[in-house]
Amino acid sequence: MGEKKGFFSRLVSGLTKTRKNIASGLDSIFHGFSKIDDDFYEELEEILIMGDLGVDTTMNIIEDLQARVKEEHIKEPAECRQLLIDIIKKQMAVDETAYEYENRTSVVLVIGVNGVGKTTTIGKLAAQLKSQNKKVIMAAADTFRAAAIEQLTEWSNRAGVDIIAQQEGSDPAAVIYDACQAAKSRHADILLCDTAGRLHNKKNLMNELSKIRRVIEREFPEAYLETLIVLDGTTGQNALVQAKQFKEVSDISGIVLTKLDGTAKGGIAIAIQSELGIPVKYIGIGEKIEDLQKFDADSFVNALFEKPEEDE
Ligand SMILES: Nc1nc2c(ncn2[C@@H]2O[C@H](COP(=O)(O)OP(=O)(O)O)[C@@H](O)[C@H]2O)c(=O)[nH]1
Ligand SMILES: [Mg+2]
Repeated sequence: MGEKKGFFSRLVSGLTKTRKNIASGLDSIFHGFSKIDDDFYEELEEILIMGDLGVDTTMNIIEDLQARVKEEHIKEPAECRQLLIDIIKKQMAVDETAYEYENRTSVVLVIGVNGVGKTTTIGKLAAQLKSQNKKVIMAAADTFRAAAIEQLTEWSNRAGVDIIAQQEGSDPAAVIYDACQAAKSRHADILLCDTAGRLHNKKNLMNELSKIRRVIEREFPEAYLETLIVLDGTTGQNALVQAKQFKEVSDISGIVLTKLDGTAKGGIAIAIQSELGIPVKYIGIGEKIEDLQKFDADSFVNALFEKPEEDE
């Protein structure tokens, strides 16, 4: 079985609850309504909002759908299923340039609140990049707890890449400084930087992140900077709130949505993309090294709309 197929079937199974939450409801209206009228759109709206797509995203989708129904003179509610799938796929498509950092000498700064899966994501990413023959170095700039440094060290061993770390409590920017020197002298392709998410307020967070950024820009100006925010898919609308807060204090070039295995709130992937205008670049569907993949709108939406009768 190919790697990709394996991931897709795990994605389908991971999204089972989300699918029950959204697609089953949708199928019942696509088949339960005899015509496309206001009631139909209202019911559709309710299902999408309940499915964690949020109000704005739902409105955009429904407007697109109404336009297509009119344009194509569609009369049957059942025909809206495919239209809806197409509209969502189109909204979520990731640009080719999204993974430009892989082709450059780059620094990937990984940010997000505590517990969302930053360290795990870095471990998984390191393994993937290493398998593409990239020279990867990790920076343990979450210095709050010794356990955080140990956890990243374990991942560096698992992935077989170097790690730059200092003691617990040291200045994160100093770790990043060391890591930039190491990346240059060892000719690394990609420096993956873990950060702490436990900063108590916005001002702290802003100061910490801008300090780290300044060090990178000063010490490693030739590097391409990719900033990924990690969000926990199980937290639904809360993930969106977190992303908005981080966006106020930092540039963000992509989103990693984790824990899509087993959540009923996977619809948040669609909301995040359309409300923030930041692409979801990776999704996590488990704790293991192989459980991270580049986001693919087609696979994701297909997995979301798999036939509901096969759920049980
Ligand atoms: N089920 C599941 N668990 C995950 C995923 N990503 C991370 N985790 C778990 O979430 C917990 C917190 O992850 P960690 O990387 O330490 O988060 P951090 O505090 O942001 O660095 C750990 O127990 C991880 O194994 C995922 O995609 N699916
Ligand atoms: Mg961590």
